[in-house]
Amino acid sequence: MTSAHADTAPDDPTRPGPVITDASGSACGDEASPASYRTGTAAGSPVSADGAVDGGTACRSFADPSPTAADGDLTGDDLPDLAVVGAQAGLPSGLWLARGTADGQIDPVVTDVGEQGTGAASPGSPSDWDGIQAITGHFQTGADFNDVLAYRPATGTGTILFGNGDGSALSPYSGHEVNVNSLVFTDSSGVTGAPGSKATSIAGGGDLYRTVNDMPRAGFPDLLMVVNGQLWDEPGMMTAGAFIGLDNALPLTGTGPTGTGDWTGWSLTSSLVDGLPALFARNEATGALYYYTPQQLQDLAYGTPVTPLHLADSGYDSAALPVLQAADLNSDGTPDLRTVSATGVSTAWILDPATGTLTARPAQSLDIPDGTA
Ligand SMILES: [Ca+2]
Ligand SMILES: [Ca+2]
Repeated sequence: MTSAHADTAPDDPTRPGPVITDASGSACGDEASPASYRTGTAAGSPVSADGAVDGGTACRSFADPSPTAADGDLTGDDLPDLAVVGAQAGLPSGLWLARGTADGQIDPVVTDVGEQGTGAASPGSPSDWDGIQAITGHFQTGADFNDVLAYRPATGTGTILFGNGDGSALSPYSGHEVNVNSLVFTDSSGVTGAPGSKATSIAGGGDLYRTVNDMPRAGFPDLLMVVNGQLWDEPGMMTAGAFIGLDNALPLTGTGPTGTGDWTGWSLTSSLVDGLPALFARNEATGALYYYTPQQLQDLAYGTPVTPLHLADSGYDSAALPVLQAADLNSDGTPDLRTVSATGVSTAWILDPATGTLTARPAQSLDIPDGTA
């Protein structure tokens, strides 16, 4: 029997590697597949009642041989995908993935990559995702596939589920996830003026902290967070799931979207431009929408007031559009926006920063295949 020794991909990922078999002798891939491999327990490994995975070495194949997935890509094609938490937006419970297409739209047929839960309950179930904010980024290694950070604002707790690179279901079990300390999301010292405050909205912050502090970039994302009505940038450390803690985070809060410095009621979604975040902020009640460039976020880090791009006074409220997700949809280097309505209609909006306008692409209704909900 041949065991998988799959720590490294074939030298030339465009050429077939040798057939690799797992511990049961099943082939991991065939000679026609240029997939890369790494060892680990497989998603289908038996799971005991306590959540441990009885796997041993198994092989998993991944479609994308590139070392670092593009921002927002969960499927290995470097096109940003749409990942929507269910129990909202017309979707059942779960984490629903719609694959991005080359024209900036999506394949509207969604799949539940959260069917095994978040690890918060055992056994896990799709309803673990109810009330979660899910963001993507290179949280496990600073590179490689995009992972998913599942944050529960109600409790101030989070878990990072490691990405598979191929859009398959995420495993919440040992070896495939890491919990994030609640002090990452919670004010324990009064730094925000209200000890015990928990982050109400989070977004990926890329290498913002390291950049403004003239430190070498590491690829482990910062977190941008609204806590007690203030905007904070908390740097990622060099270990999966480790952040410096909110008490040592960097305030970006000098000027809020409307110039007051008050971020209460605003929610965040970001996309990276050359490793630095660009940020959309929307007022959940009024539906006002603003955009901050990476340079403006750096200015805020230095305490310099900025005037974000004003995109709308209304229309993007959370009741009508529960999901906003930033991504560069037309590959011009400027983040755009996807929205999902309360009835599951996805719209791609292309941002023209020169005119401050968002132009909608044709709307698409998310389609849940029979038998998956
Ligand atoms: Ca993709
Ligand atoms: Ca764009």
